[in-house]
Amino acid sequence: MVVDFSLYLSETSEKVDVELERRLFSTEIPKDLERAMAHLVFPGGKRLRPVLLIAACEAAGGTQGDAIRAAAAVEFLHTYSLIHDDLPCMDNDSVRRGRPTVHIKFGEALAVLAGDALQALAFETIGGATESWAQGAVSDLALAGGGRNLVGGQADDLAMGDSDAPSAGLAGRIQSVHGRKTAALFGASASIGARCALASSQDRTRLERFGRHLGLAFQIGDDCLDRDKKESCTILRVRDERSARQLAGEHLRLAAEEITGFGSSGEALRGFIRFVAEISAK
Ligand code: GRG
Repeated sequence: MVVDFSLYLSETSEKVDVELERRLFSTEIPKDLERAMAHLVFPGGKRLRPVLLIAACEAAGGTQGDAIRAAAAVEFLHTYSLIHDDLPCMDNDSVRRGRPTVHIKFGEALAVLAGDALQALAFETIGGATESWAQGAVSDLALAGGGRNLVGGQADDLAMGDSDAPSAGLAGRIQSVHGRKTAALFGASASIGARCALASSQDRTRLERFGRHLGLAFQIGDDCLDRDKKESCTILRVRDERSARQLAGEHLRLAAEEITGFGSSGEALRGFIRFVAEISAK
């Protein structure tokens, strides 16, 4: 059975949104801070990471309900990183998800605090689970979100100049930043989904690798879509578009290989591959 992926994505996102709403709003959060936190969470973006987490859980034999809480946590963490990434001291962007960025709308101080609070909320959400998977999931999320991955990748991205000529060294540095900023959280999402289904460590490793390859292909597709922006950390500095697309295709092939053993329960994951392939072809 081939899954209609856009339907799967929209229906599953709706469930994620309900969970995000349930966990974000609290009478104990000052209203101005809460509004700044909610601004980028709703109506939100594509919800790829939480839906990937849920799809990985289903591939490993779990249900959407098993994964929904962890899915919300991953989206909170991702959204915090976008808020901080847009700040004047980082990328200084004024539009995100089609709306004014959080610092444009609420000021810089509240944007920093909204990001901080969303990151903590991510860990409160996932760490508050009483199931046996909670500890491993906290560890996956912390590893993907910390200095060894997301934050470290961001630091190296900021430090990257735009004058270096194309070289194998530059290609390696760009790939390393993409691996840490994008692929690590995709990999962690798939790994956490597997944990929610109490998957074997072999299946979890496969799903994590699936998520990483998918994330790398997604980042290459994103670089191609942003071809007209002046970015210092883009694959297009070291490859032309044709060769970048070939590399994305290779990552998608490797992703598909990781999930051959999952049979029909892996159909939504195969939908992810088709979805990212379409982005990379634009
Ligand atoms: C500031 C700690 C810190 C980290 C910043 C996530 C990040 C690291 C930067 C965001 C900018 C960027 C282009 C990152 C690469 C990952 C990526 C393509 C993010 C956008 O992901 P989408 O397209 O976004 O899934 P939506 O809005 O759909 O959720």
